[in-house]
Amino acid sequence: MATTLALVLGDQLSFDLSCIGTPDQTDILMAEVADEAQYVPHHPKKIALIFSAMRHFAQALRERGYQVHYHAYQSDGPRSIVAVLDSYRDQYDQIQATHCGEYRLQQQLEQAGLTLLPDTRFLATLEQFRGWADGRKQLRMEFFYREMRKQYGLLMEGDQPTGGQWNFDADNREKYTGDPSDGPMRFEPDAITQEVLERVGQQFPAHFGTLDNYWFGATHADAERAFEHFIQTQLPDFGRYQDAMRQDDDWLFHSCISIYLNIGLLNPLDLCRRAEMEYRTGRAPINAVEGFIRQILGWREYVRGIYWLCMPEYAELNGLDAQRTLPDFYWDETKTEMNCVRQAVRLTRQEAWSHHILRLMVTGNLALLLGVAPKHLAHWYLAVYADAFEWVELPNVLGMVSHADGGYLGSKPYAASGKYISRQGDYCDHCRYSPKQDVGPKACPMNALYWDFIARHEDKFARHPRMAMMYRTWARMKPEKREALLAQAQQTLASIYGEPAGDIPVLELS
Ligand code: DLZ
Ligand code: SF4
Repeated sequence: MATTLALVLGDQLSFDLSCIGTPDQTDILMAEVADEAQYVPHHPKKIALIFSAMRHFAQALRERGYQVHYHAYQSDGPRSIVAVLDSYRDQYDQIQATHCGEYRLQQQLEQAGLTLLPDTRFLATLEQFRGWADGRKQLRMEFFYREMRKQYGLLMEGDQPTGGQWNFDADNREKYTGDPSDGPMRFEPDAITQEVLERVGQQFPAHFGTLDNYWFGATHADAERAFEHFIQTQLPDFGRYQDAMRQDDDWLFHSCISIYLNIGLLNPLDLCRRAEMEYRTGRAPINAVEGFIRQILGWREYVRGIYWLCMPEYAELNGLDAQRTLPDFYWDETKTEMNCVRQAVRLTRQEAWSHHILRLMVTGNLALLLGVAPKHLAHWYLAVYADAFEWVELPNVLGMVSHADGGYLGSKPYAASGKYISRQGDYCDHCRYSPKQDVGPKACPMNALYWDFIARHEDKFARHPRMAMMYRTWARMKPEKREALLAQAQQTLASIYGEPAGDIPVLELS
């Protein structure tokens, strides 16, 4: 009879999870609970992915000889994970778990007296990251990434990077004009997933997002097939079209595997090695493979390190003092005529996923320009994306999108006008606004908002070497032009927030 109970959370579905011992030592506890599903209103497809993958994982553990206590969702059942595990305390000598992906839950588990073991599924330990960060003025991802490349010997020739460069990003900005891509591998829901879909449909009707056309896989084998599909059909073009956008192609050459990787169905090092093999055997170019590996070995590990280094103060940062609420159209795309935003929100509502450039340069950029409070934005990203867990979502929102951390992650804000969006894709061809116009009824709202952003943060960024050129352009404009742009921005703000557009109070989030 096992004396230890191991709690396995919905994003910890890995056989090599540190808290899972052998079947004779450890029993397993898994629970679908209201608090986890509702502390932000998660997209129904995200909840279905997690519940379905949890149920499949429980079955796989049973097949390996474990006793699994599985609590399926009940609206009148225990609300929290701690409440569920309390009912097992008298049956086990010890209850343990693996360090979880969010400060909130980690605190709860610590307070509940659980033994918490390190999450060894990541490629850099938290101690290693702390050691790397210690004493540095700036925590540049690029330098961390180079150390990781050396440590794991990925894309290395001795101590030199393969291809003579660490980073091929400059080759990864092409617009895509070919036929629509195949997109990710889609899976037919099996009986377990169908039952989950029915339950989730009944229980969370008010959450943003649809369950229609559900295609996510649910097992390790599904995730591996989805990754292999990416390797075969998308990886060679992944690099050069990494920042492209297309009206008739929601997927382009993105893998969508973060939805599996972030719940533990894939192993990050295996993915990097498999991608490297494609380069070594001449089936994928270096810019695609290096770009892919950088996302996983570099960026993903780095944001996790930042999150645990800086929490809990991190969640409070608001370096640009952004105070506005999130516009309604982030929850309903029919409420905006900005086509790029409409498409990004539509895709998010349909799939609980959108590719990174829509997240960063459309929904993220607009929120930055409008001055949306980072907390509101973080709440949205965490709720709507199937791959969003706080360790990865928060540094992306605070550091990359909102510049709320004062440039810890991104050295300059990722602010852009409609001209950037028009350069990277064809959304503007289908929009009632024109990216070429700055003022007037047809002007792209992003253009004036961009200059309004530049003007209102002059103190902060005018001397920033990578923004100085924009400030020189702003200074050279005729005063009438500057006034017209600022007035246009006020008009857009008023149309979104009502009059006056100035001080919109930040709503308290529940
Ligand atoms: C996101 C999520 C959801 C929707 N539901 C559950 C659940 O019912 N049970 C569970 O163990 N985990 C769930 N999760 C994932 C947790 O919220 C996640 O472990 C923490 O946010 C830490 O990353
Ligand atoms: Fe977006 Fe402006 Fe282009 Fe319309 S014109 S799609 S709002 S960037």
